[in-house]
Amino acid sequence: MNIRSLSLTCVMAAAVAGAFTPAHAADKPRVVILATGGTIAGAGASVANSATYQAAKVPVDKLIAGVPELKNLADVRGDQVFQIASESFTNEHLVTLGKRVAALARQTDVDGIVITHGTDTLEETAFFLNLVLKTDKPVVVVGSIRPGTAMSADGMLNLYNAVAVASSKDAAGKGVLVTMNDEIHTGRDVSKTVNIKTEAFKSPWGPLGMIVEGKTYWFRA
Ligand code: DAS
Repeated sequence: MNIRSLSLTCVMAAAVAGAFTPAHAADKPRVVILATGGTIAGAGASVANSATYQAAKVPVDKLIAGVPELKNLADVRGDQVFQIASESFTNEHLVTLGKRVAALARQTDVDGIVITHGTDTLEETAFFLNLVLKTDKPVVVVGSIRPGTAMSADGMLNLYNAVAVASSKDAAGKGVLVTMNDEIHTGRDVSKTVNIKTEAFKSPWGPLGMIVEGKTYWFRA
């Protein structure tokens, strides 16, 4: 047997023995994205329409497909809970969403939850969920100021950041979080301070941390 066929045999034997792991890497965190609508699911007539567009148009599967890099962070699946602009949120919507998140948080095959949401009442939903949820798993609420069809749309990176936080063990036990504009805020403190700037969300004592290239950095507990 010559060297070439010997080495080929060894490679094949190793592959059969499982020495080469399959293409997909080790198990990743399992993150569920609950979509409710808002600008992050919005669409405008042209790339110049960053402030005039229709909210709550793009379905959750298209949002996920629009950020293929999510699969580098987590095993992601989406669920369209509502498809509304967030100014239309009622108490019934809040209770339905709270029950859905609580049920998911109890599932052993769920490690983190992301909620895509309009920005107008995002803070109220995050505050409400922070009061009622009893889980240490990361729950992250995220929106965008510009629709995905606009130049410099912020929704893709906001969604990527939200999944990064929902996938990170160091986000556990911090209550409901809000990721906007690369910052990580607590649902207890954050509020929307302006309606057309990507840095719209502020907290009185500042953000808890930041996300840079999918990594979380924490400033305070
Ligand atoms: N109408 C706004 C809302 O759905 C759009 C947005 O800011 O997300 O909250």
